[in-house]
Amino acid sequence: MRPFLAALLFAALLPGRAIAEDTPLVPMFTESVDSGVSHTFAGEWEFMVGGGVAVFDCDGNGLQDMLIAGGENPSSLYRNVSTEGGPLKFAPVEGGPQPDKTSGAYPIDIDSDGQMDLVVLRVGANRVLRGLGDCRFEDAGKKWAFVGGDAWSTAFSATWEKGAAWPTLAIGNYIDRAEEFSPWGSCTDNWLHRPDAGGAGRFAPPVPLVPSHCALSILFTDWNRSGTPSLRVSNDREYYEGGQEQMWHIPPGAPPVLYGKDEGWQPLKIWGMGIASADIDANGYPDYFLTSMADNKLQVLAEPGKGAKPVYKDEAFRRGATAHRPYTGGEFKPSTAWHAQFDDVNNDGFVDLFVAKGNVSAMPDFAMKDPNNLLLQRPDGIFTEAGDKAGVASLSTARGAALADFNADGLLDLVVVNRNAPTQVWRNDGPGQHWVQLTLRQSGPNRDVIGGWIELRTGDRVQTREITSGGGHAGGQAGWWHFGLGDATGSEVRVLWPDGTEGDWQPLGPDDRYILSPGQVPVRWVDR
Ligand SMILES: [Ca+2]
Ligand SMILES: [Ca+2]
Ligand SMILES: [Ca+2]
Ligand SMILES: [Ca+2]
Repeated sequence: MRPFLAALLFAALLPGRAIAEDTPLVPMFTESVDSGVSHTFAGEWEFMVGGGVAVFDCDGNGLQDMLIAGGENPSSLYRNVSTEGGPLKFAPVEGGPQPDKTSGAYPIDIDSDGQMDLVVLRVGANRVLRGLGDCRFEDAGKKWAFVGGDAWSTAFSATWEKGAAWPTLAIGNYIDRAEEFSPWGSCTDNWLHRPDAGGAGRFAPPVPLVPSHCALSILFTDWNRSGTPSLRVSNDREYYEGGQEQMWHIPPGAPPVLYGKDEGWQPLKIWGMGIASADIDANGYPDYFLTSMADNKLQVLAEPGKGAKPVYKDEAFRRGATAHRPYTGGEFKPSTAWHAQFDDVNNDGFVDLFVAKGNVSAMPDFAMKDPNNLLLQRPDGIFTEAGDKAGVASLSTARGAALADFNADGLLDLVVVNRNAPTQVWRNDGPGQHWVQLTLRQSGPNRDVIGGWIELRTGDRVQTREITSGGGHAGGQAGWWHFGLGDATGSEVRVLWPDGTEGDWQPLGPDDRYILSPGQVPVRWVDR
């Protein structure tokens, strides 16, 4: 090598190495303008919120398909026709369900038959669609005795209560839409759809959760590892009177009870729009990112441990995750945040945070050009903005979103649903490090193991993930759980099953997809 070139390379390498220790690898996302997704979530007042996307596999080929809410447009079901590692390609499902007036949708295998079903949130009666395979669905409202109601529904979560053979669905409802001109204080009740005690495979009449404060995101989560999940509700202070953020005890077989001040619950008022959860400080307890207008929260349990009180510290500022103003696009007014998701986009073993951003419609005190965030987590737990460098800083008015590996190459791709503007899809072109993707499966009820926990160990570090259904903004995922391994070429995994059984630690090879089932060794997806 010529000395000059060698010196140049040496000079280039030195700072690069120093940076590599402190700064996360920035993955490059390329917008897939020819992905075949041609969809717009559209609408005025009744669709100022919503715009969710359900990400799940409707034809059993291991590639994640999606149903995107349409608002005043029909919703769109897309089959993922990508090839492994190839361009992202989607094809509309001919004759697929196209429910109208949809705000969002979530996948869940309600009847545990191995076909993913859908809960479709609407402005009007909600619907349950039973999966029949090959991306076909039938309306199961009657069969499952599901009461759709007539509310403006905006939020969803599901759990399997202890011993139940049928899930409990929680649906969050927003404003009374008949009150368009003075809607303040007109929040409609959220509903809990529990199993019908008298008959298998049916829901009981819904139980109203009183009081309700205009929910935009809800999540069943076992915040204190008690074995019984609670229901977190994030509420929009714009429309409630006397409201606050909420968490409900959901004791099996007994009525829901709100957490109160006597238990340590601290009143908090935000423009709650979305909930993301992950164990970011690796203490085994989930932490929560709550999206809002300007003032996003990153809640970390103050004193984790047995008998913990529901007292949370807001670490958004300390961890660099406030994401409260645009960082590009030229505007300095506060941001408006919607869907949020923790996931590891560069596979370094530390979950990152995507936040979808966009003005409600024309709120003059908030930024109109409001870029989405991609906050990369450093090993010291501090997040740094990389949305612009990564290429996902779209200034469209985003609402719902999903990070998901659509082409099964081990790099999480991205879909963002904008309001009154086209849905956007990006392929993650890396660089990334080693990874594994896991799907949990058990026989009998709750086939997809909601309420279980995955522990993944590399060296002396354990990543913990609660298997949840719900949260986000108006959309969610089922199927694959993604873990970055950093430079580790192997890992060990164990599952804590919802019945309390602790699985054995089992070795996994890197860069592969596995199915984990109780009492069995991991099965590679390709060997299934
Ligand atoms: Ca598929
Ligand atoms: Ca099913
Ligand atoms: Ca990461
Ligand atoms: Ca990918």
